[in-house]
Amino acid sequence: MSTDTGHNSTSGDGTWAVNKESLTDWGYRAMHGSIVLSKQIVTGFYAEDIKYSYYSGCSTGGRQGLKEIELYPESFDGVLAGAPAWWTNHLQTWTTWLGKVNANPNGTNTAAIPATLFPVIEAEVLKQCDPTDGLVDGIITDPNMCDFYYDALLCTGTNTTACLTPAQLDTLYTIYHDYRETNDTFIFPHLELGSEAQWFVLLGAAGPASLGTEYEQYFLNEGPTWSWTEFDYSIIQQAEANDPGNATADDFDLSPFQARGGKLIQYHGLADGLIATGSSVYFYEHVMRTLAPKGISLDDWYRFFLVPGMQHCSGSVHDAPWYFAGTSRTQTPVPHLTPHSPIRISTTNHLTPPRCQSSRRNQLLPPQHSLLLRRPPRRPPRTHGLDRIRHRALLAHRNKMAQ
Ligand SMILES: [Ca+2]
Repeated sequence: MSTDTGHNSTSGDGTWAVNKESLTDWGYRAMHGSIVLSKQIVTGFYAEDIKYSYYSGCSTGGRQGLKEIELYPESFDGVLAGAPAWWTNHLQTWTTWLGKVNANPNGTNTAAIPATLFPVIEAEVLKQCDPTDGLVDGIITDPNMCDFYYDALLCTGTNTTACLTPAQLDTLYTIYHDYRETNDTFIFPHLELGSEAQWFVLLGAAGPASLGTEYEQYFLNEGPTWSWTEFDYSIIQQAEANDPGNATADDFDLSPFQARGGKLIQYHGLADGLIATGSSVYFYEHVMRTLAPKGISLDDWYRFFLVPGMQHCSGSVHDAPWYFAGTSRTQTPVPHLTPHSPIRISTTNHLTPPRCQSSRRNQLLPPQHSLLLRRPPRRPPRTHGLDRIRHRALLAHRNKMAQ
């Protein structure tokens, strides 16, 4: 089944979100209604009951899968949720905040890091962090194993261009660390070491990406004249209070889904530059913490994989495992497209499905083996269909770069 989630718009156009009914459709209602109708159609066509129902989606699709089983646990027998944009009201506001951190609208912010230096940062991160897993293969197995030395990027008397100033190093430090607000309130995790190849999406412009600002303008109804320069903690508090469209998928009590025999697989790339990987860790942790007191362990029905080197939903700079799901994966030699986006990032042969092996190379890490788990934020999160816009922005950029 497929759904437009209740609205039709062009990339970058979030004006539809001022309609509250459209917001509700987008948040969860169109998804569920489509599932109900689809099951009726399938049952009617085949004249027999449906035996199993499965769902696969990434980014906003991941959010939709999680939201569905939170609200309607009977909908699916199995869900594959990739890089879920589940923490909508924090993800979108983090997007604005992150863009503001590196904003340089009139060229006077000397602390801003120009996109031309992203490859310089990427190379230094790779140089320092790739070997920490014991194999120099271009893949950073666990960014948390890398004690990154920022000053290796500091400009010196002999290196004045491919380097960062002290102020820019401070900005870089902020990018690589969690977003915390007043009274050290945790808002959203950080971009990982190794995610730099996708930074152009959220950090590469003169100001925050429209993926963030349109949330404030149209989802939170601040209006089209609202500027990211007005962004502060009150915006996040407003997003928490309203959660437009009830989109945030933060009901961590998945026990009804578990009780009906549901299975959930979640994955998130450790080189994701669009949705901080730690937000998936946060979700997994909080489901675990919510269900443990009920005597429910996760391993036999909920598995979560961190995928070293994988970017947002698909793609890899260094041919790490880069793709989940899709019928084309087992075919040769066809390019593999993500279920939700026509972006093919690498030109190398991607016929190998993600590997689940115990060797260090290209290892898929169950979260219990990751130091990411040492970071338990305070508050629950949630996210959305702005990811479709994220992917279009990504595609548009790549097309532009290819020209
Ligand atoms: Ca490595």
